[in-house]
Amino acid sequence: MKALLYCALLLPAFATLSARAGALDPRLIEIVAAKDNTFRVLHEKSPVIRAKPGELLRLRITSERGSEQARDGATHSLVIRALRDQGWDLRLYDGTKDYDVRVPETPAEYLVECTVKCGRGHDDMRMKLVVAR
Ligand SMILES: [Cu+2]
Repeated sequence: MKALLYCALLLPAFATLSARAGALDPRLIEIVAAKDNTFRVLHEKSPVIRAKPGELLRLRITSERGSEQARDGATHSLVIRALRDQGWDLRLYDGTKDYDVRVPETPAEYLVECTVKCGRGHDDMRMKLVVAR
């Protein structure tokens, strides 16, 4: 009986804790800025990041050098022009790095671009951020 009582008391506490962790922990999205100058998103057929309004994301981006790179050594970038002042302005260098970004509150489709002249295909090196409830 005592054990049952503990369970009844503890379970809601755990549920509250894990719900809170879910709200605080960023959700991982794995992206490759590939050497053929395309974006790829793990588990997606086309390059798209799907997210909820206001969600915190951890973008784990692997960047591979294409045929050209910038003077500062950047091999690609991941930029949403409309959200540049909100952290969506990432200069990418060879290798893998994590970037935490906040999704805007407004449901919309945002264009993600590479702004580093990375070689053939650069002008089409794009992706979408789809924010929907
Ligand atoms: Cu590029």
